[in-house]
Amino acid sequence: ITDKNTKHKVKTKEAFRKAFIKKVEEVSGEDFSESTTRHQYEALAELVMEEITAEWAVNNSRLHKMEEKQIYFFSIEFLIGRLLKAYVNNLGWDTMVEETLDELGVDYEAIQAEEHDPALGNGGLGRLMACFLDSTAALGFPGHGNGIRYKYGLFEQKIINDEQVEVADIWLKNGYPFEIVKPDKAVVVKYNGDVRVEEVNGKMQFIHENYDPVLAVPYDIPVKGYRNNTVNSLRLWSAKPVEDFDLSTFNQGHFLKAMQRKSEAESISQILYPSDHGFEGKLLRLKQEYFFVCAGLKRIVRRYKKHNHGSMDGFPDKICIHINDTHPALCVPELMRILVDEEGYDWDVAWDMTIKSISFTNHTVLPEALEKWPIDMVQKLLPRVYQIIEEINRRFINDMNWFYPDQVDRNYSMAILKDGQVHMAHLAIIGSHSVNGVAELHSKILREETFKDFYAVFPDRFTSVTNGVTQRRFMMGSNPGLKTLLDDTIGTDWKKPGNMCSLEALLPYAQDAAFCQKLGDIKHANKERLAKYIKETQGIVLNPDSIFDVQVKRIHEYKRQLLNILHVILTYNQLRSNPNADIVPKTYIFAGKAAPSYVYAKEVIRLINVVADRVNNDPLVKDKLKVVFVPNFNVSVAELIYPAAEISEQISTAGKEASGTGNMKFMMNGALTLGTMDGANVEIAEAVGMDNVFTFGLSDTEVYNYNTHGGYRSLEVYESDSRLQEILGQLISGFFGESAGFQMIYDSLLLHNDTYFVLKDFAPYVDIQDIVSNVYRDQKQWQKMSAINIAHSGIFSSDRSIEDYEKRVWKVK
Ligand code: 26Q
Repeated sequence: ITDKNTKHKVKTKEAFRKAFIKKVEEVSGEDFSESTTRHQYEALAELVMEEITAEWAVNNSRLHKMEEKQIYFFSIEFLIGRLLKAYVNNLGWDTMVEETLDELGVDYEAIQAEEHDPALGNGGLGRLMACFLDSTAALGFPGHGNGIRYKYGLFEQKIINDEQVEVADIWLKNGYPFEIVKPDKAVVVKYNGDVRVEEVNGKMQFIHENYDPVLAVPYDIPVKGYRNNTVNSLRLWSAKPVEDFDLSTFNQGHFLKAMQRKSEAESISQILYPSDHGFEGKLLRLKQEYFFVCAGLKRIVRRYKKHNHGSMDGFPDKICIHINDTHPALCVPELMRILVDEEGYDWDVAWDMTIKSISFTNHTVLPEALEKWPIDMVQKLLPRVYQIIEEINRRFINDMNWFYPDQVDRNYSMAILKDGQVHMAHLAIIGSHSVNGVAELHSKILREETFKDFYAVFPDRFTSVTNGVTQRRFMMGSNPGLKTLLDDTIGTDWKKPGNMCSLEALLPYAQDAAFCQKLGDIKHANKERLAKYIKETQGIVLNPDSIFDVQVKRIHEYKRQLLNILHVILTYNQLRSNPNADIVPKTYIFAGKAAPSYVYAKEVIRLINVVADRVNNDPLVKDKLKVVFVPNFNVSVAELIYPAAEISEQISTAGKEASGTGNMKFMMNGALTLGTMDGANVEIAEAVGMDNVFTFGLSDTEVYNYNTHGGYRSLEVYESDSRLQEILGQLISGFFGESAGFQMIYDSLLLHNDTYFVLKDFAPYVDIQDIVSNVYRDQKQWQKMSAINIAHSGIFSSDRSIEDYEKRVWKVK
């Protein structure tokens, strides 16, 4: 926004006011007084983009010179959430915009709600990338995202007759103002075909021919740093046919065939796979993986060479390719292909460069989620890439047998190619210089169990970086009351990027009654804000004086939403037999999506909703117990929920949750963790002390021992606990309505020996819930614990994660 009078780039309210009115009139073609919220949204988005793109251009020309080392995050998901408010805040425009719109009588909240929340990810892994982009830019590092511009994001979840129903997410239907398409930077990605070998000047040349070309077109979204002049990029690739109509086919009258080619090409970026559990070897998914890997590397290499006199020699010193789980692991053979086939490097030199350039983060230890592609599928779809994988594998096994001749079995078990499959995690570990887990416990499990043989061979490659989340979205942005209270109490230094640990200055105030009172008031107001949303969207009335006990995350057996709802049923049974029981009123809030193919998880959703119907409509229960399932959990809904939560349910079977990041978002908003010693919960407990968290249940070692040596019998637990007998009986007796039997859940617990130890952890869970209620009766004590949690939440900022990656993995400086 330029003030014409001074000719300086100044941001005055007056200049903004004029610019906004003018822009609204431009986009609407009407007088400002006639404008709709949509027009206002479009106008504000354009003003923001104009400002950011000016900075972006300056930034890009600096970055293109390649003086600094650059990080590229390759990820099949980027769950960025709404951007308008984040841009406004990062520009430092927030007060100006809020005040001006207020004076104009324009509803800023309504404007924000016009933005369709881009859901280009399933959950934790995709959201982590968005937090990392925010922190990388905030800290002023050059770091960019590389992924896929899905036409359809994660499905919208509706609850109909208590069940999850999936609706297509057409997020682009009204256009998207924050992307810039760059057709001149499109590249060709080649699938299928044959590889012909030719000898040229004594050197073998591998020529890929008869392939099916697909055009990858980049759409760039600016990533604006918090109040600095860094603007990085998130590049998302969209698939197009190379020519809109294959003219020769078309001319021969094969119109349908031409159209079919077009839609085959476009299908690659059509839809985000809505699953974060079992691996499915779908061809389209493999095409997606190669698509953004190939296109992304091509552009990076082209840009690098352009500014380095056509040479790739210094590439690993200037470029970090960071692969987010194994989905982009084809970066390893693809970079080798570029270096060997196109740039003419010897294999050994190229291999050294590849390993130096690539680093890998693992996000799961669930064996069913590890990617293994059928060899013949990879071979057919990516013939040259497959040859390279074969050669990487051959040399690896050779080396291993040379160094460890007495360990042939172990050597073979580490192969990339075995049992007719390409093991992507093995490819990622063998082809990168750094392998990390996302929390201390998770990294330990990687070293000692999941990848223990690799750890024995490459101990130096393994490291750990605990996840983090951006406080700028999940605290400063979504909990303005808390932000102001912190500013007023300890000053504003804590908001500087990388400085969140200075929140520890809050510790003395945990003893301060007046501060704690204010903290409680802010929480109450946030609870009312959420209650209002739920009333408006679901018609359910909540009691803001009850405890808000919240479990929001993907629905998974290992995350054990089932344990939570079984405890709710117990409370309900207790209230039915004693309606006047002196219990602390509680509201249980659930939200989360199940993979459409995950039948069991969908049954859990149905159970929660069926229980909610029953409990919420039973006059006996009055205000003491409420259960809500909030449909369509996404980033925007999350921003309303975390600030309103008092209990953060983090109750996964120990050893299964790699880190969790919701746990951190709750903590920085002052909720107390009720959790197992799993993932980053362990570090939360360490940070705040055992007195300021509620932990329960089996340890990861106990779970491990049961799983390896046996000794757990769920039936025994059931037979010795009358509460469980009553509850599980209700699941199959028709207690929750005739049509609503839950045989599948019942069987999993009793017939199939309860894989996730729900029954085993039930009694300790009930006990800790009782302790929580008792502590809550002492509001002073509760607010004190809440303050201590906030004070220690600084290490869970993604700024800290990025600084750790910088020091341990990328070494940018
Ligand atoms: C793999 C193959 C085929 C189809 C789908 C997938 C797939 C897709 C997504 C597998 C896993 C995911 C997502 C995993 C995920 O979100 N993991 C979470 O990552 C977070 C960030 O590190 C952690 O905090 C969570 O603990 C972890 O569950």
